Amino acid sequence: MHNEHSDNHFQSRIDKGEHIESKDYMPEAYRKHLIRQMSQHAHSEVIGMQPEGNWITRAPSLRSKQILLAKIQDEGGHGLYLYSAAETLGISRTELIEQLHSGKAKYSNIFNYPALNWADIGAIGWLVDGAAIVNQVSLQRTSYGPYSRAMVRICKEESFHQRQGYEIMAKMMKGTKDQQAMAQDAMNRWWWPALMMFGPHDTDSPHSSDAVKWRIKRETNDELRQKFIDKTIPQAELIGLTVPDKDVQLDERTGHYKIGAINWDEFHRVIKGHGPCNKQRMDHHVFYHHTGAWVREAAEAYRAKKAKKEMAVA
Ligand code: BYC
Repeated sequence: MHNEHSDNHFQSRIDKGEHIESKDYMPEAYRKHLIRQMSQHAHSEVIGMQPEGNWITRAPSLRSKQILLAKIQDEGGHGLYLYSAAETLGISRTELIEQLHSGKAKYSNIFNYPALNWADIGAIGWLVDGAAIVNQVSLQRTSYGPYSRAMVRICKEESFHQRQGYEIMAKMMKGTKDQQAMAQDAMNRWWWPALMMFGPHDTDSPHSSDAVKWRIKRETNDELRQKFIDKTIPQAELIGLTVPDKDVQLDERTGHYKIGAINWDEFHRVIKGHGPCNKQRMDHHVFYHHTGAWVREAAEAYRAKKAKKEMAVA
């Protein structure tokens, strides 16, 4: 069913702050918008396991290894919640993965940078998960019920992730000169890409006006970026790290930090597939997707066998 009356009713439900559920009427464009965003979000969680997974065997203590393992496992789980939530919109997991492999679906710019040393694991937890939380706290109030509920669970786990990263950075900043230099170097490399995670400026964001109208986005890209900046700069200063931006400045009047220009050419290059690790990330995903095919086949065979047994009993 599609007519003006249904679209008006849908918009009035959104305006009243109601959740839209999978069986409710929704305009096709709303459904497509959500599939795009939620699948990209899911892919980001799963691809995001790669730069960190690289450091599990090299974590400097048993404690840090256990914490990192738990964090990466959470990320796999977040991917699963999000794929399942996206499936309620009438698309299969197989199609979603095909879109990732064909390059039709994106994943976050941030995971196309390498994690070169242990300080990078600190910077990822602190800055990358820190940026992700700011975005996801806001998405808890998104209009699509299954997405909103997935966000509530994800946010609980994400705050532990951010603290894991900050703890690593704080510890290194209390260490030797070399450790301090490593932490600063990681901050220098991750700061700008983390700011890009919020997407282009509002004026250059083609999906924002629909997203705001449909309350998929409850705050804009620039509003969320500013929240992250205001929260993170004092955390950096507290442990002696310097923000790699000569133009950064606190505006006493508004209480907000002003920052220098973001390199949007770099952002566009990376999301078009030309970042330092795009090829490596995709090759890895494709390889293990094919290598793991037998697990999916076995699960399917088990399901069919069980269904046959149940039929025989009935
Ligand atoms: N990276 O109109 P716009 C995590 C694309 S992972 C790549 O503003 P929108 C974690 C955008 O897709 C957390 N592409 O778009 C995991 C669009 O292109 P398409 C990931 C980006 O959707 C492991 C075009 O640019 N979080 O937490 O209104 C370890 C125009 O942009 C990016 C989410 O995914 C980007 N950063 O707003 C550690 C949050 N930004 O699709 C941590 C959910 C923009 O037309 N997503 N693009 O080809 C969102 O909130 C929104 O989709 C965005 C972008 C704010 C990201």
